[in-house]
Amino acid sequence: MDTIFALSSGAPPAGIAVIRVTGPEAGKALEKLAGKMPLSRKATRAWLRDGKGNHLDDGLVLWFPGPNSVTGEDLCEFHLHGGRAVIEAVEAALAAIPGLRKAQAGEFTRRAFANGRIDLAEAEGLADLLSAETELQRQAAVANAGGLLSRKVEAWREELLRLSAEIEAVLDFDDEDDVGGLPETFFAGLSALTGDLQTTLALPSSEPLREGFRVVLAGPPNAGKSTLFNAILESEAAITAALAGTTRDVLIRPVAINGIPFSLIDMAGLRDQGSDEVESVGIDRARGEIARADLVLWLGEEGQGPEGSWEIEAQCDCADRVAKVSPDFRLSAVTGEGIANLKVALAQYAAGKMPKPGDLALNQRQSALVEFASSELVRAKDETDPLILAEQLRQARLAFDALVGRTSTEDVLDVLFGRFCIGK
Ligand SMILES: Nc1nc2c(ncn2[C@@H]2O[C@H](COP(=O)(O)OP(=O)(O)OP(=O)(O)O)[C@@H](O)[C@H]2O)c(=O)[nH]1
Ligand SMILES: [Mg+2]
Repeated sequence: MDTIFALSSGAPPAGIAVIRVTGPEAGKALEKLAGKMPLSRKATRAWLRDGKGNHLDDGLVLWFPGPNSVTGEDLCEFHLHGGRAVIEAVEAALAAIPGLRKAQAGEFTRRAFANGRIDLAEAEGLADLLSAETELQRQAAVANAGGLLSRKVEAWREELLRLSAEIEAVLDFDDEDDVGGLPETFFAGLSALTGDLQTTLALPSSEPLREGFRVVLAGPPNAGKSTLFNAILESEAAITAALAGTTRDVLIRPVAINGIPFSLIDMAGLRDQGSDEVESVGIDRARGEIARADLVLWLGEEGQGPEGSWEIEAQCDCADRVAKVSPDFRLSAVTGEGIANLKVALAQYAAGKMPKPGDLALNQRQSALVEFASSELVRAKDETDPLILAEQLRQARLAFDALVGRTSTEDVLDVLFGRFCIGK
């Protein structure tokens, strides 16, 4: 096992930089640079030197002997002055020690997982926490990193083990190869568990929370989409002009409204024929965005928007606008009238479609596994052969194991831990 090191604090220059080292040679590395071993878990001041005795920095060192460290291995930290050259010099001194190398993205967390310090659902929560940009994302990620999902899966798994034990008893003691020997409570338990899985599957998923609720501005050219886009973002992100067909590319901007994460999308105006090839490609892409949207704001002719879209009467400060009979919102991106109302409504609507703080929320990987387990249990309900029934329960349990990472293939782990930055 290599000993790895990485800068775990933010981009330099900064007030302080933290370099972490984990693995069997971590103690040796610490002693080499600091000249002595500090007491464990006590911040200690040290003059750091490289192998040739050159002075590197005056900093603090920390020593966490395994297995009671965050990775489960021997681990040390160097708290340095956060200048680029200081960091480079200390990294070079570490790299010169045999058995040490720079860490890859997510490698610290991967070791914590490999050593049983956290499970996969917690690691996923941790990745979300590090990338959380809005309050709602932070709250959900804190819950998952703290084991909310893991505890739920553990409870499901225990219930399955209990049910499996009842089948084993029938298989051991019953001559008839029939589920008739199973007590009523078995089927009640099976159906309660299936119900719980299905309730969880019906909850809002975590993707819109992570990637932002996708709101698309759609309508014909010149409807005022880009101007509204800029007004919501409060920045001149998109080019606007009186020319029909100004926007061609799809523009996606993240924005938080009342702590709710959104992806706001501006794009080409919809018309049958683009003025040239470039606009036609833009219109094709725009249709694709409408299909993927969580919500469409429709700035076109009343009643002609995609189903479920919000009817927007834009440019309401213009006397010659086409008025709508019953728009959901009447607004002007130029005077600002109606924009605040729209934002409040967007935040409320999206919040209703996203996981609530403290609620369980599954990502695609997790929900595919719960879906699989649930379908096995639904089939099990009508199964009469106890051997097949036992196998169905076992399959469901394997899905739960994969969910928390008791069984996972290397490529699944590569993808998951690749989401982390280096030093985490
Ligand atoms: N008075 C007024 N003018 C507006 C308003 N919104 C947009 N405009 C003007 O309408 C013209 C078209 O606006 P854009 O936002 O570029 O329209 P668009 O829908 O993005 O158009 P394409 O990108 O060509 O599809 C520009 O000249 C804007 O200044 C508004 O609320 N009030
Ligand atoms: Mg535009």
